[in-house]
Amino acid sequence: MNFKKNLVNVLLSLLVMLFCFSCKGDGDDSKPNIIIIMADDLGYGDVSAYNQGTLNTPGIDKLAKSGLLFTNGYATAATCTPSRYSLLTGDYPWRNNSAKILPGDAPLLIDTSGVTLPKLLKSAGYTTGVVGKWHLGLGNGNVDWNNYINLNPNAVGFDYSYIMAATNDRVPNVYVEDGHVCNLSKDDPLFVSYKKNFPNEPTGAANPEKLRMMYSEGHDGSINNGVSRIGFQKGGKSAQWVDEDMADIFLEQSIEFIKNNTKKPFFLYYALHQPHVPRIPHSRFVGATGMGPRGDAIAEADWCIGELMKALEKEGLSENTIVVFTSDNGPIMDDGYVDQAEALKGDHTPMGHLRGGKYSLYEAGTRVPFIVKWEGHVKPGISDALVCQVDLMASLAKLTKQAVPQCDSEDILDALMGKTQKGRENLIIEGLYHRTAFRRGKWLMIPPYSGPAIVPGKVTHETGFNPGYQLYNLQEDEQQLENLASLYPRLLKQLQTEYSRVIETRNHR
Ligand code: NG6
Ligand code: CA
Repeated sequence: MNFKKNLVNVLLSLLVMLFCFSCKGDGDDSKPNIIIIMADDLGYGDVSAYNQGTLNTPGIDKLAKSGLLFTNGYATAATCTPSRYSLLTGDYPWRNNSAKILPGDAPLLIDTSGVTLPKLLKSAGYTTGVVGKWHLGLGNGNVDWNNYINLNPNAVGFDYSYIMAATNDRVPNVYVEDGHVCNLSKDDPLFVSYKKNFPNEPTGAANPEKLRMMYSEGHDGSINNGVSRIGFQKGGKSAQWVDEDMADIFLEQSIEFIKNNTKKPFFLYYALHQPHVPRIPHSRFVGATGMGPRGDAIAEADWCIGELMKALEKEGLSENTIVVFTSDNGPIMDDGYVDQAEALKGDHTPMGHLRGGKYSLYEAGTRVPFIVKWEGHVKPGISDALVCQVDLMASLAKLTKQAVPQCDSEDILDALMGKTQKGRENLIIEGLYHRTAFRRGKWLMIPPYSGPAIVPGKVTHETGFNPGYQLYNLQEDEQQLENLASLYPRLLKQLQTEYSRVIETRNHR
């Protein structure tokens, strides 16, 4: 009798254990939710977890505290479109000639028949969404903004998309949800051109008196919300965004997406628009940093990240979600508007200790904040492993047990999870004009390039171009002050050979 009772008890406990395990099935370790938060033009030194000093980013620092902070985390390119192209396709951007900074009426850049990060996760059972800055083209190059745009992010693997077409300084200044311009009125259709203005429409060039933020270079086209942009647009007034509300809108859409997908694994690509120009944060953040619009826009972005994390927590998803935080390229002060970014930054160093900045082949162009958090799985700390955004595709494929086609993305899951300090062996980074440099281990080689040493119009920004070879030891000389090319001719030759091999063959694993 007693034996029978015991047996029943044992069986009951087994059942309870089994039930608990299957509950954990919801939090299946090979299918955690995945959120990639991508800032726009946020520098290596703009995050206080990387660069303690004058600008505080408590929201991002909290991520860093409970996650792994990478000191050698890279975007593939020093500008937006190419680096985002890599993130989503797993390929280097210079393999595609069209992967350059796109206008707002450019056709969809990503091949709809190819494999993409969201497609891959979809096949692993994920619901996928993108909210925020897109900048990878829409439609076929001849978009009618008043109708459904079928070549939108959903055509490359996103179940849901709520985006701005290009950048906050380019027309059209509207949100596009699943291929439809939001809040567009039939009585006031929207027209867009990058060739010429529409008759009688004010522009920054013709009507500077209508501007509340002056442009410094380019950006003298159509005016919306008191700020002139690149390109021309007419009509669609009810759909035009108000810059001050953009952060709240993207945050709300992101939280909504999370709330709608608590039962199944989801992938959210949350593409913040800050601190790209024009920097116009909500009034709640004006004056928050004493550094003017650029600092305040970063404070706003940091708050958004904190709020997103709170929302995850509220849904009970903090532990079952991988969060990757990074930036699409390095920082810049004046990128076309007079907003006193340089004058007001005080002692803050957006590039950290690195040389260059946005557009540059030097480190600050592509080396960006890169944090991975997955509670209970990724041990908090610091990693020096060489990791790149292009690798998220193969690494997340490994995690979710999906096959990856031939591409430049490498499976560095163990490095991202903090299980090893060994990331990629080498990496090609891209600066202006599709020009590239090669990193292998601690060495960084920039081939000879003619052309401007300074980014046109950007007084303090070096392109990294030089008529001779450049070779830097990034372990001993992170600031890239000493060109060692002439000291190590044999090493230089080796690096040239390896660089050519990577260019010629994808996936030389
Ligand atoms: C440049 C713009 C700059 C910015 C950049 C794209 C001018 C003078 N400069 O051409 O303001 O929009 O393109 O930035 O127009 S990115 O982060 O999206 O790559
Ligand atoms: Ca950018």
